[in-house]
Amino acid sequence: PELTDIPPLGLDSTTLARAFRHYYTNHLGRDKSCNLLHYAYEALALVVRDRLMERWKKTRYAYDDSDCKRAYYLSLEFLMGRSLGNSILNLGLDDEVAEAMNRICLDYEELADTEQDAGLGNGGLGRLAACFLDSCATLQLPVMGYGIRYEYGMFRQRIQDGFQIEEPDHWLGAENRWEIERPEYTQRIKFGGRSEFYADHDGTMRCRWVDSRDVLAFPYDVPIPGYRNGTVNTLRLWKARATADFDLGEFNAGDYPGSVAAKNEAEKITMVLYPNDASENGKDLRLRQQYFLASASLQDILERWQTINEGDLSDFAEKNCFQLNDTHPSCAVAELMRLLLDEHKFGWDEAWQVVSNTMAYTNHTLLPEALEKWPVRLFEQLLPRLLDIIYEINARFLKEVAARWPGDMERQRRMSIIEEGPEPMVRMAYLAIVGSFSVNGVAELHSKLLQEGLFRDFYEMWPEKFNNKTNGVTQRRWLSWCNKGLGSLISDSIGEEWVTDLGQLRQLKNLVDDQAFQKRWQEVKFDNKQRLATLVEAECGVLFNPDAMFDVQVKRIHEYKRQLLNILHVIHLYDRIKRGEAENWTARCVLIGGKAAPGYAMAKLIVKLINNVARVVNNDPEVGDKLKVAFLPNYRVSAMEVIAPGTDLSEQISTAGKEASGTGNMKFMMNGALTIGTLDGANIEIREEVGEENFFLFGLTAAEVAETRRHYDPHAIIEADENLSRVMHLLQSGHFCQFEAGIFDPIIGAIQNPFDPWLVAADFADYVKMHEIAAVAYRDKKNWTRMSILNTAGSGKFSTDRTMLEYNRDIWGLQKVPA
Ligand code: DL6
Repeated sequence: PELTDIPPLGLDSTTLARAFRHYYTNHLGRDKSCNLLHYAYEALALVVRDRLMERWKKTRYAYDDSDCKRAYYLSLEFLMGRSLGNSILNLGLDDEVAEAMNRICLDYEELADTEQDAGLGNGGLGRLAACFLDSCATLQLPVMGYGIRYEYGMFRQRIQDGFQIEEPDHWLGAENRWEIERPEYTQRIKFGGRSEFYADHDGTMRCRWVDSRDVLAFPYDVPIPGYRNGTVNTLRLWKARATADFDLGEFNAGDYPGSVAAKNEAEKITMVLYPNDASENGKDLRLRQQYFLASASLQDILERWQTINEGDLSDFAEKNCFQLNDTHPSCAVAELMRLLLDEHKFGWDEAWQVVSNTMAYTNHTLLPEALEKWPVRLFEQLLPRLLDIIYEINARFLKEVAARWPGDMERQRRMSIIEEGPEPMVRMAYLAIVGSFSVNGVAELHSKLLQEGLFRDFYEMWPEKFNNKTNGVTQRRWLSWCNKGLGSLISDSIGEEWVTDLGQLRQLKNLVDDQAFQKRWQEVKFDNKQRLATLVEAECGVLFNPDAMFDVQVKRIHEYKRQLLNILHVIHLYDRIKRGEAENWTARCVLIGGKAAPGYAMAKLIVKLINNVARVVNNDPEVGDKLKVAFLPNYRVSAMEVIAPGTDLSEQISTAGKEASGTGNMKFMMNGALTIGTLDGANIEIREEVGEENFFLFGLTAAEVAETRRHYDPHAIIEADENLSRVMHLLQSGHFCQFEAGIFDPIIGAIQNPFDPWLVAADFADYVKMHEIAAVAYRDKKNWTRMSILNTAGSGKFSTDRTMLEYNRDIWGLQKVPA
């Protein structure tokens, strides 16, 4: 037998309990006096991890043996959240683990609750990557994730006097049970230095990157279990380490402090996740991170390929595909060229064939300010060899443009990968488009707007490259695991197939008018609302009454997402109560949560406003239970697992044309919340699926937004709208900042600004009207329940299983490989 051949581990509760005791006592060294739940969590994690290991190994062998085509998801972010509960669910061990823990008088869900979130992402883009991996493993697609093992993930948010305070998230503080180090796959990454050209032995001019300061990329593998199918895929995360010889060189020269500093410099690369979701701030460390990920991953993939194929790279392009998650890893286009040209001695055309047949790029934003550009100067310093290659790619590309549109210099200037100007820049999105055979947006509207706007020139040149892949979420985490009550009710009613075929939820439509089913639906929702109320009380100190409508907006704080519009509506409700206009009132609990980028002053001020309004509203005895407002600090994946099941009304209120897709909207819908929203991102498809009568639509369309901005007069709108005038008056009078005079003036100014790109005032009246309709609808319990059931029933499209099947059908072309 080979070294790693061991008999399969038992899955029954007796064996699990025995294994648990072993880890708890022998491995972790605990005894009966230890009452810290954390160690019980650790012991259970080790038990579960053992069961993943054997499946993981078999999956790797199955992929290697089958010589299958593979896809690689390159992403600077993977927002994994917690792993224990998800692993138990996917292994199909929930009942056995629950029973095993029961015997030891432990509640496994309570243990699962002590796990720290792995927060290696900002928001939607990183969480999407995590859902993609779950679906690929479930579909048994040979897809591997590559990312960075940040020492510090997304910052923790605390609220002090209403202000956001950021604290470091040292999530690796304790041991991480969900990773295995793989020193055998360490890679070497170059920075700095210069290009040196030389003639090869056959006279061909070649280049090598010399005098570089190298850093090691040290890999950690994270298991990604599929749903009850024996497959465990891999997410490989890179940590930066100083090279031994680098240190030694400095040390021999007698510069001990210098050598330690150099080590720190190297390891800084993977120290922290940049906390900006929609704009990057040109920091050289960020470019280092991006290149570090791209280079380490590509070298690793080429090395594995060569090991399996005895060094033969000839059909590499047919068997490999790279999906670039936004422009963040788009250095990969130039880096793969470099590796093929300089290391593997390909000719340019041959190398370009490989690159342009293996790279595929997904865009996740329409905000022009979020399109990454790096100063050419920075590339010169950090990645000189890559810059040579980018120049050459650009020169050849512009020749094609010139051939297609002769004499159109303006078009060449627009489309150039290098933006000219006082500070020339490398346009990373253009590099990604030029180097890829597929370019996709993440919802129908978004993909259309990319083609018509941001990437129009490229669409004209290569319409066949462009496609849409509407986002999704994994129903395993976002329904089965986080909403066990609803999951069981659904399975009792229509069977369990929906867990791997979400379209099956449509069968629920047959039950919408079944009274017994409706009643059970309401009971589940009530329990979930109680659970959410407990979280809100614990984390915000605000009491939510589960009989009230739970109206929720959780996502990154950004002006385009318009948390401001939400809080203006809250002020309006407060004003109505104070005016005595609260007849036929629907009691409402408004929950808002999300992190603002630390450098984004306006977003942070909006957080402050929400908190100040909450303080006034919640402490006013006249308001009482009619209206409660809470800001949930430190919004994160595990919080959403409680929030989505307990929500009645989901706020998806971005300015139309600005939200690429949204995925929170899908989680809410799946869990039976109704949406109040604009025609933006995936909201449009959600509304199509659920039917317009089950969706509270308001606001300008993307086309109307563009039109309105040309002659926008917020003053006139405010003046003409008594409700909005009163809200503005309350804001201006300092009602919400009695001891902080003038603090909200920038917000008032933004609402009144004729150049307000988010058109808050323009959509206010329609938003208020639609909220009133939703409030009336909520009072009709029966009909609301009906609409809630129909939302879940209509959510089948929004599974990442569907999304991944589409990526695979149109872009990757992989075969399913059972482990
Ligand atoms: O595609 C995932 C997610 C979308 O659902 C959101 O609408 C979009 O805002 C988000 N995009 C980003 C962009 N960051 N960058 N660059 O996070 O992607």
